[in-house]
Formats: sequence, structure tokens, C-alpha cells
Amino acid sequence: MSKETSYYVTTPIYYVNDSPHIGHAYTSLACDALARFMRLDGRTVKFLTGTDEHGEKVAKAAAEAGVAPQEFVDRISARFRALGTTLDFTNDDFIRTTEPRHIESVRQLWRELVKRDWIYLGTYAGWYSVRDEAFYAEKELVDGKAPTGAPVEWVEEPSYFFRLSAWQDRLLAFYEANPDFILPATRRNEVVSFVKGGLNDLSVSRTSFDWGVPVPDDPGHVMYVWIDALTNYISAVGYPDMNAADYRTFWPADVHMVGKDILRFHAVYWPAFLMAAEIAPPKRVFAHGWWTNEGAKISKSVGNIIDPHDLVARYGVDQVRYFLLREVPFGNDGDFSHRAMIGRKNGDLANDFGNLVQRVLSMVQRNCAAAAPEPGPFDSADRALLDQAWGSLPTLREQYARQRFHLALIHLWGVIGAANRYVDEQAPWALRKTDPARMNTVLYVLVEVIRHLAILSQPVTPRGAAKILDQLAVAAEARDFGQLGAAGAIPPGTALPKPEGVFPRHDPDAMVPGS
Ligand code: ME8
Repeated sequence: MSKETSYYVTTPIYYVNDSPHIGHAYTSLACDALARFMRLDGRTVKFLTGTDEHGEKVAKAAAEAGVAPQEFVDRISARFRALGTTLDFTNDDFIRTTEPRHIESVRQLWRELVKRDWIYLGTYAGWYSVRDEAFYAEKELVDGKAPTGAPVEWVEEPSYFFRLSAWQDRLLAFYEANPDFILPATRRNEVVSFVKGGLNDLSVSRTSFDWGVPVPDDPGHVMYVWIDALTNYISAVGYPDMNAADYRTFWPADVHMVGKDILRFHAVYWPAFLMAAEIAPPKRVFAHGWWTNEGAKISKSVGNIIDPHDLVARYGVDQVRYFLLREVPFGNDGDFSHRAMIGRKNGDLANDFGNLVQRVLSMVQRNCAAAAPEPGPFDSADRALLDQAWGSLPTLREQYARQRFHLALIHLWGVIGAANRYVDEQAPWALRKTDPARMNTVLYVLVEVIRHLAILSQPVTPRGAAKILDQLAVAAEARDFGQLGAAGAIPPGTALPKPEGVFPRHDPDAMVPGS
């Protein structure tokens, strides 16, 4: 498999200190949509997610729960896996940092760094935030707290250090040479100015607890949870075996998708660790924005966690997926509100897309003997609509390549809008009596446009798209992007099953289980 046709996308591996919420679902969803898009476009995809199971934060959560750490992480990790089932994620792998394949990998990376003299033994004396699992300099503190608002504690202990200070110029040169390494551009600027401000050597081991990967040849230290966690991205493709088929196919990764909170770890520390070990850095880190809930920060202490399982039970999988990727320009912060969710479900999905499909397929069912009609010659209105549908792929490719999910969806809904206007203008129900041949042409054009819309909407609304394609009698193996345009056109005369509604309106009486 050549690198040009492969695509490797990763989510952060989530801390197992607590159950998954909508923020975790969001990042993984974005990766899922990307992975699905690339597969449909003929690429060999690896979509990786998983859980980050070591470190002080997780150890404390286990102690608070009164459970041994391994038992605790097994339990919470399973909840992150279950999230994937609820949201139809198609990850190809799920990595856990407590797995032997990962422990071996991170220990080897450490040895490579020691071998090249990038790691030395010293003493850390400074501030640490367990919540952020991050070291902070005195000057970074705001009112005695981390800049994130997390409490900090003074830590003084023997520690290994990574010579991060030596990487300032090389990192700046790397960002310069790879302008799309950090997206969106505003985030890139933040990272560049942080690095320009100077880098301190980074403490990469801890001695005050033992829930972590022991440092090779010095088991009194466990690795700092971030060097452990970041390495998951290469563990999952077979590192330290750099001849492993997956490693050769997929590394360097195409996109590490992260929230803006952990950009520094991915865009500064990670490429420095990799380049120091003479491993290629990833091609891109995309840092998306932060969700709030009806205007408030989502947090356990506020008690406003949005449980993705509840959301899906109330609104439907496709609806939640569509809402999250459509509502907020990807990269910006966003606010969740039930009103907005219902607005998208009823407006975009039920009225615009669902009704289009329903009314066209019902007309075909009633007026064309339940089979795809035979079209006559196309006029300019027909061509304009078909061209718009056929021409969507290049636009979508461009948007997906830069993780602009909202723009890809806006484009598709532009086609849906045009198709709805075409139905109104052509009025096929009136043609039934006056010009049945023309009615057949109009309905055929619409059936083909709907086929395109269904194929192209699969990455975001896979269930609805599959239902539409079933109703168009499109075979399971004829649903990829290679079937767009004339290639996969529905042969006139194809029997079509009885249509059923695809995107229902919101039922205000639908209850959330457990509420
Ligand atoms: O940071 N809005 O794990 P984590 C949007 N283990 N995204 C959100 C969010 C919100 N309100 N809340 C969480 C870690 N996220 C480390 C990562 S990777 C090598 C190690 C998402 O469980 C977002 O992607 O704290 C954020 O970056 C991630 O969850 C943090 O997950």
C-alpha cells in the first residue's frame, strides 16, 4: 500500500479518570467522519482511538473509587469503547496504554532518546497540576492557579529531563517549512509565539507514585504520563518495529485530532520527541474548539455533563452526529443547546433532506410503477442540478482535506436546497397529466441527485444515507465515491422498494432514559 493512498487519523487517547462526555464524543466523531470519507474515496484508512490509563490523575481516581488501578482502568476504558458503539464510530483499532504492545514501544522510544543524549537526570522543583497532568512555571500561574484554572501543587523530586530547550529553533523551522502542520491558523500562531518565548527542559519522569511505565534501567521512576500517552500513536502502527507493515503504510500520521487544551503537547513536545529519536513527525495536528452547555463550562462539579448516550437516545445517532459537525465551524468553540439541536434535526434533516427524499420517492412509487423512470433528453435545468450534484466531490475533498466539516455540509445542503427548488419549479405532480415523459425525466434527475446526496452524506449521517441507498436499490458495494456520476447511475426500470421516512421530526415527548 503506498503512502499516497493511505490515511492515518487519530483521536487523543482519553483519560480514564471519568466517563466519556460530549467533548470526547466530538473529537472522535470528527475523526470518524474523516475516516469514513477517506475510505469512501478509495484510501486505506487507519482510524485510531483509545485510552490513556497511567499517571497521577488516574491513580487518584482509582484510589477514590477504592479499586485497584488496573481494575479501575479496565472498567472506564470499556465505557469509551461503548461510546464508539453508540455513535457508530468505525475505528480500526483501540489502544490502551496499559497494553504490552504500548509499554514496549514507549520504553524503546525512551532508550532511543537516552542513546542520543536527549534525556538526563536532574531534580524537578516547581508547580504541577494533577488535573492537567502538566508542569507550570511560576510566571505562568494566574492567582496561584494553572492558566487553565486547575489547582497546582509544589513538587520537588528527582526527575529525568528531556532537552526541550535545544529544540526551539528546530521547531520554529519545522513550523515554517510545514505551514499546515498546525490547523487552524490561529492556533498555529499561538504555538509559534509560545515556542518563540523560549522552551525549558521538560521533566519526563516522576518518582512520587508508581502507576506508570517504569523508566528503563531505573525503575524508581515512572515515565511522565504525556511521553507515555503521545507514544500511543506509533505503538499502534507497530513501533518499535519500523518495518512493520502498518508502520510503513501509515506513519507519519495524516492528522492527530485534538482539542485546543492539549495542542501544546502535540505540536511542541511530540514533534520534538520524535525528531530527537529520528522519527518523522506527524503531518498535521488539528486543534478544535471547546463545547459549552447552554453557555456554561461543562464540568462534573457544575453537574452539567452531557452524556452522549442520552443525547443519542433522545435525538438519534445521525442527528447528533450531524448537529455536532454542522452547528459549529470546525475549530471554533461551540455551545450546545437543545433548541439548536432540535432546530437542526427538524429543519436541515427532516424538512430539507428527509422531505426531499420522501416526496420524490413517493412520486416515483405512485407514478412510475415503483421503478426508476426512463428519462428523456435533459434540458438546461436538469443539467444544472445534475452538474451541481456530480461536481460536489472535488469541493468535499477540499473541505475534508482541511477538516472543514461544516463547509462540506453547507455545500451538500446547497445541493439539497437546489433540488427542493427544482421540485417546486418543475412540479412533476402537474406533469403527470400534461407531459408524463417529462415527469419521468424530472423524477429520474431527482433520483440520481438523491443517490449522490446519499453517497456523499454517508460520512456524517451513515444510517440515514444507508436507508436512502436501500430505497434506491443501490447495492452495498456500489456506495463509494467511485460510483458518483454516470458510473453508478441507477438503470431505468430498477424496481424500488416502498419508501419510508428517513429523518424523522423530533418527538417532544421522547424521554431520556434515566431522567
Ligand atoms: O487530555 N469540548 O485526555 P482527556 C470539546 N489523555 N472537546 C472536549 C471537551 C469539550 N468541552 N472536553 C474534552 C487528555 N474534549 C489526554 C490526551 S493524547 C496523547 C492524551 C476532548 O480525557 C478534546 O479532544 O482530558 C480534548 O482534547 C480531549 O477530550 C481531552 O481528553
